[in-house]
Amino acid sequence: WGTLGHETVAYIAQNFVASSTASWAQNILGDTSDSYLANVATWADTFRYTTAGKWSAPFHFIDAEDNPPSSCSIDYDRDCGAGGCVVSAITNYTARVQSTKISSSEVATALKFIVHFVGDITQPLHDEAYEVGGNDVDVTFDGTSTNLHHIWDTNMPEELRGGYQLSDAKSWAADLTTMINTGSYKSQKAAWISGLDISNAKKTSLAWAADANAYVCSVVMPNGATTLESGDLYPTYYNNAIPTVELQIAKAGYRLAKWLDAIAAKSA
Ligand code: DCM
Ligand code: DCM
Ligand code: DCM
Ligand code: ZN
Ligand code: ZN
Repeated sequence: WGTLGHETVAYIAQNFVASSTASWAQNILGDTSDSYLANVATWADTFRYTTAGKWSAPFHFIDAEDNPPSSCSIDYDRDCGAGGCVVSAITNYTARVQSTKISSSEVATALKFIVHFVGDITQPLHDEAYEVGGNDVDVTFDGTSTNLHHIWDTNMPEELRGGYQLSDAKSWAADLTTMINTGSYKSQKAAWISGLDISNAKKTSLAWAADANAYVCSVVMPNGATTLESGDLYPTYYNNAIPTVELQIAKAGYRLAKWLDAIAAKSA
């Protein structure tokens, strides 16, 4: 996801965490503002483009070597590269944020990575190897030449909400929070966190990756990718895809809240 998506995930999580979890996270991050998670949600994207942070680039995705649209699947041994992947990263940083043997700045880094990667893992194309997660599928969106990955990360969320300021994320998060509490997500939210277990972060995050990867076959490219390279994907493709974009952002925020609640409860 781009800036808008990650900050929205963070604000949704802030809306659902226990107040003791909020204090735990604010203490680690040294930020008692009302945007303490949103303020660090895109740090991992900035870091991976620095020379010092290049090693973390593979942590943003898992390259499923499946065969969409006929067959979607995730296999850890097949798909998590030698340099790591989003599943190994969530597993590692979930352990590190609880460690008493590392510095407070390293604990803060672990928390910032978790806030970001629990977001990225719900973007279907972050759980897909085909054409480098869709980066090599050239598309036109609302008159702009871009690629399939980028419209899922950024163009479609921004088309929906109209901007990518913190205030845009806060208002999208408020709307999705209402949908989770009383709207169309109310009956689904328990399934989103089913099996959630911080002591088996690998199993839990693999299930999250498989859940998102399935949308590559059903929603992202149900008729293959070739058909997406001609014509403008706005509005027809967008109208079909945007409910899945919203669902996946809402899911990530709700899961992040429960994940942090479980970690903070154990660290108390
Ligand atoms: N991005 C960033 N800093 C940069 C370059 C990009 O924060 N120097 C953000 C904006 C993009 C997002 O990264 O929307 C894309 O990240 P990914 O492609 O890992 O999802
Ligand atoms: N960005 C974004 N959506 C855009 C333009 C930029 O998410 N339409 C992100 C990418 C950068 C950050 O916002 O990480 C700042 O972008 P800029 O330097 O273009 O202001
Ligand atoms: N990406 C991905 N799968 C890959 C490679 C990259 O999901 N195999 C993501 C990470 C960024 C975006 O695509 O969100 C662009 O990556 P980069 O800036 O590394 O080209
Ligand atoms: Zn991306
Ligand atoms: Zn990322």
